[in-house]
Amino acid sequence: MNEMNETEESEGRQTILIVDDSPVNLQMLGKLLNDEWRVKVANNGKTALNIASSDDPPDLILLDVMMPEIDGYTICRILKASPETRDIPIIFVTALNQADDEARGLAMGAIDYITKPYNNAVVKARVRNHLELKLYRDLLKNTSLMDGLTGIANRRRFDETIQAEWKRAFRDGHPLALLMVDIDFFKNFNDAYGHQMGDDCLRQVALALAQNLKRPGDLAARYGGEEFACILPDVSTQGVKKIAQRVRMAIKSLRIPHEASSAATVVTVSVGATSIMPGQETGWEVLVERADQALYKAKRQGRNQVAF
Ligand code: GH3
Ligand code: MG
Ligand code: MG
Ligand code: MG
Repeated sequence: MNEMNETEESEGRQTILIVDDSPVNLQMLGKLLNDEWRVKVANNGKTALNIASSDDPPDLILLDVMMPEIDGYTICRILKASPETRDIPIIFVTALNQADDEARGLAMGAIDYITKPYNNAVVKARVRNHLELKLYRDLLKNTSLMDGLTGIANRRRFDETIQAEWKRAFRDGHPLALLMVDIDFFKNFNDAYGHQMGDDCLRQVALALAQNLKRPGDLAARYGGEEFACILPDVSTQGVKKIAQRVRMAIKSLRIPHEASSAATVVTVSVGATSIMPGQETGWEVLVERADQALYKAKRQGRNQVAF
């Protein structure tokens, strides 16, 4: 098997993070589970928290309770308190076998509780069930964050992402850029070509937007009716000008006929672009306001153009 295939195969599999201070326990559980799933291990709480909040988070955590420094209950509490890690299911695996202990673990938000010594087949079956539920939850979540007409991110995903990216940009000292993209004379388009063609136009514009954002962290979203927004982490004012022009040109190059437009004979967009270095006293709302004002300016100046 070549490297490419191995990577592809492991990407399709769900990931389990096993957290235990004992190397023997880590090895035993790892050996039991790594034939069916991708397994990561952590022998202390700090490493576990880092892996859980990374860009490649696990789908399930098997968590030991008694560990030096940070114990399992504390790790569970921290993970459940953060929006980014809250949805990762946790199963406690522990020698604490009193009903009280189990009740405490479950009350903290753990999805299951396995006491040692455990039966291998039972552990595997429980892990399998919880991973299957996780798969359905992920599917549901993805659907709820996707725009039904165009298939790109919806407004809800935009709102979640811009807040998270704003925080991250502030923390890392990076700028955050935003494009507001609005189709020119789209009411006329619907009137001239009908709503079916209007919907088809929206799909094509959305696809062109998504295809023209190059970095994995970029997000193209449907902001409202015929208005789209692009979140561009770590893009400067200079950079956002280039991207805005590229996006505008890409949509014009689709050459969707629009004889009822006063800006051109094909579908065009106006783009408001801005980039801000997040500061203590500014919030993400400022980014949206500035991009909105820039979009309004592009419209006022004649449409089919970018403004800042
Ligand atoms: P401007 O250049 O100033 O942006 O003019 P406009 O006509 O594009 O702007 P306006 O806001 O007046 O009209 C937006 C139109 O977009 C009105 C509405 O019928 C249409 N629209 C919004 N959502 C959808 C949709 O999901 N499908 C279709 N076909 N049309 C939509
Ligand atoms: Mg232990
Ligand atoms: Mg419009
Ligand atoms: Mg509009």
